[in-house]
Amino acid sequence: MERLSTESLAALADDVTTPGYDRSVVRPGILHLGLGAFHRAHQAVYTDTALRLGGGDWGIVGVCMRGDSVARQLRPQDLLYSVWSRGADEDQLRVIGALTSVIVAPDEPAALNAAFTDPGIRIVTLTVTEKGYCLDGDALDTELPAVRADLAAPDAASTTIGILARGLAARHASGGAPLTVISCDNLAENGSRLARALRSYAAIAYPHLLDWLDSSVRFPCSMVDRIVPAMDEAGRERQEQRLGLRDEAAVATEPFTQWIVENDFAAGAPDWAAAGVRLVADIRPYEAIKLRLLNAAHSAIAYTGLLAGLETVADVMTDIRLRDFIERLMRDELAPALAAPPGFDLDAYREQLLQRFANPHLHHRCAQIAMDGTEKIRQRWLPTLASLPADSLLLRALAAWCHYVLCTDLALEDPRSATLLQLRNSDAPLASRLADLLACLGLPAGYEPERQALLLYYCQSLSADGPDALLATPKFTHEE
Ligand code: CS2
Repeated sequence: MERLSTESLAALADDVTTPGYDRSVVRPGILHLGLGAFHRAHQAVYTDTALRLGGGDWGIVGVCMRGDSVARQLRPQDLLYSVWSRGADEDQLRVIGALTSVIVAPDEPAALNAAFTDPGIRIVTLTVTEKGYCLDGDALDTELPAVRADLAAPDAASTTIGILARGLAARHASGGAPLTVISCDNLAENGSRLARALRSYAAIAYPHLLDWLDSSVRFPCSMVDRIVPAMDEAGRERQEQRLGLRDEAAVATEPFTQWIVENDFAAGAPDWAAAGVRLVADIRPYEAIKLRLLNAAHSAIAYTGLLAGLETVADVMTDIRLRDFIERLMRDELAPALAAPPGFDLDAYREQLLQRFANPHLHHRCAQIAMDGTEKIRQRWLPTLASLPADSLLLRALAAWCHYVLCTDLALEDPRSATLLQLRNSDAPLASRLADLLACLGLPAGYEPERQALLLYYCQSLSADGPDALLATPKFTHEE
């Protein structure tokens, strides 16, 4: 099948939306770090809409932070790719033209440096996942080997914080044009955390940068939302049939999309508001709702689903008992712990989430969401857990994660996987392995004995009865 490209665009069926603006005149204005499927289905789509509606020099320079696979997919296609959004009553295919160039960070440091120093670049956005921020709680984890290596040789930095700091130092040295840096990852107060991490790093590696960071660089927080499953070959083939062209960089997603950004820009922005972005003064209530309801439920679906041998989120939603567990978790524990901003209908949002999770067109694998649990659980579960009585449904979800890590041989991907695997394979009693595992979530040693006892009880019950153990009324009573 012919490949998607500028030339082959004309061959597309009428129901496929194409960029509709002259890409050849768009100059870059945004540098994006982390050119994965999520960016391509989210921020790049908003920018594409803004370009279509109002023009402007807001093309995106997309940076592959590690390997070159996405660059190899996009370059032969003139950096075009398609986004297929499907739901109960929508089936839309759209080709996005917002990318103006692609850089592979490890291979092309000079190009990356040139992008950072280009005054035409006025915004840097990031989607590097939670672990990309190298945080320990709120602060930069200067004990991480990768951070230590970067601090010892900042010119050869490989972490996101190190690469960003090096780029900002170069920009400062070449005139210091103001810049807005927007984190688009699922972290509470993502902009503030990023700014803090960067300042800690710069204080050691580039101390002369600190005043300029304060005066000329803004770090608005942002809340991003769109479910974008990882693409596989079967998905690419489905998309090829629908598109009528081969698209190696194809992205499949849901119709729902949301982006809320704090209105705090150093040097302008595309007309994102016209494209549907909400600009607000305070992001916190929105991000709490998203992280502690959508993402919290997602993680619970992922671990219980994996333990039940189910493959996708939609599969879990068709399992009556697990769906009931997730619904109760959301309705009785996650939602009541949240404060909705005025005019926000939390019940409607929760109902809509259930429909989004059940979308049969999204092949969203539990294993994808299960990744990086030690990072995600801190953000998604721990704040709510602290406000709940000891034996909660959320504690049982946590037990599902503990069981998955300690008592199964299911694949494990996590920034702390060396420690997790050591705990999985250790001969120590389950209770002590559990206590060590909780420390990986940043919980203090001796974390609430009653909860630990319950977690142990549920882990053992999961071994005996499978996921049904989470649904049953507990037989366990804690002895005072
Ligand atoms: C998911 C998120 O993989 C995960 O951890 O919970 O990527 C989720 O799909 C998005 O945040 C939805 O906006």
